[in-house]
Amino acid sequence: MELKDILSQFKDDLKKIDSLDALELMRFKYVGKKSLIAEALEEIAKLSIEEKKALGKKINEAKQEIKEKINELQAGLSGAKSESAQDLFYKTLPGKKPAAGHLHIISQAIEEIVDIFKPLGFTRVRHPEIDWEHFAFEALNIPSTHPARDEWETFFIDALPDKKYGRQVITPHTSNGQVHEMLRGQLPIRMLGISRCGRRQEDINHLQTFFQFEGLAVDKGINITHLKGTLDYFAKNFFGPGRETRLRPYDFRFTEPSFEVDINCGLCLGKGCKFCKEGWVELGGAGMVHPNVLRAGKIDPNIYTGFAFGFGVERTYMMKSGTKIDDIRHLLNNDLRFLEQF
Ligand code: FA5
Repeated sequence: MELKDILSQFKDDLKKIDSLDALELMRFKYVGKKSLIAEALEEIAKLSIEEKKALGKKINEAKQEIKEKINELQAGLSGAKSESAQDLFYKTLPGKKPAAGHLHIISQAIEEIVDIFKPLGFTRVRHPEIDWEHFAFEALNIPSTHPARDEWETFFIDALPDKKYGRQVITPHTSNGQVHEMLRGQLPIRMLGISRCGRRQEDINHLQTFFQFEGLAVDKGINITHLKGTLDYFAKNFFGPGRETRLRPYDFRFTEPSFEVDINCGLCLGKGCKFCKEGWVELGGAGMVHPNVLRAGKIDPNIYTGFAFGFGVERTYMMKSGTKIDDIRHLLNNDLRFLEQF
């Protein structure tokens, strides 16, 4: 290659250099042992002495010039300049971290609830969120004509009903899982069913879509003290020592006796406020499994007894000390200003 072509190529290559490694390769290419300049010097061996002298001098001057340019650029690249200029090539500065997300508070609450019940032997299970009327009501001792059905403000699915199981529903409570679990035929049962539920309700205390967690224990000799002990254990572990629970007699069709479980409000600690009105907030229902429900699950009520409870995940979380959420709908609004606080 002629000297002028070598120099013009060198100029072009120089513009593309963006790292010390690339610069080193260029040094080999132009001034190393087997470089273009070395080849040019070999070429002149064939020329006359006069020509050799003249061209040799030019080639050596060009070599010197190339070396100087390379050294100059090297100084610039290797830190004689600012840290950021150097970093452009070495990429040593830490990169910008992408914003880290976290689990939604409802998922956090579910994880915490599962962890609390695990040591008692309750295993998390899931049952259909779209289910047959049979499991949501009939099997739970609520026949189609019974007025107690109204309380569940149910969404019905617009689909053909099944002859045996009736219509399909967005299950209004996780109690539909009780008979599903019993029909698996494995006793004893320690189930923690957590699923989405739907009801035709919406205000500061009610969502159309919410989660419930349902505990069910079936075994020989289960009695009401096991239920009370389990609820107290949960309240102590989830809410902390400052919170109290109370049981109020109630009339669920699928438990006998039945209770509503209340906890003193986490916002006003029992004084009464906009959220709770009278100081207590309902967490959910509980009771001893009704013999008819055991029968629907093919379990003999003369041998086995059980307790069950069903709480709303969102309400339970809102009652936790320190969360101070005064409208349940905030939980589903997906407003980052709200969600990032938890
Ligand atoms: C039931 O759903 C019964 N299945 C609970 C039960 C299970 C009783 C096992 C006995 C044995 P209730 O309708 O009260 O009960 O609802 C239970 C809890 O779910 C409520 O206390 C509340 O915490 C939550 N909940 C109910 N409806 C809504 C709603 N629309 N939005 C948010 N949470 C709700």
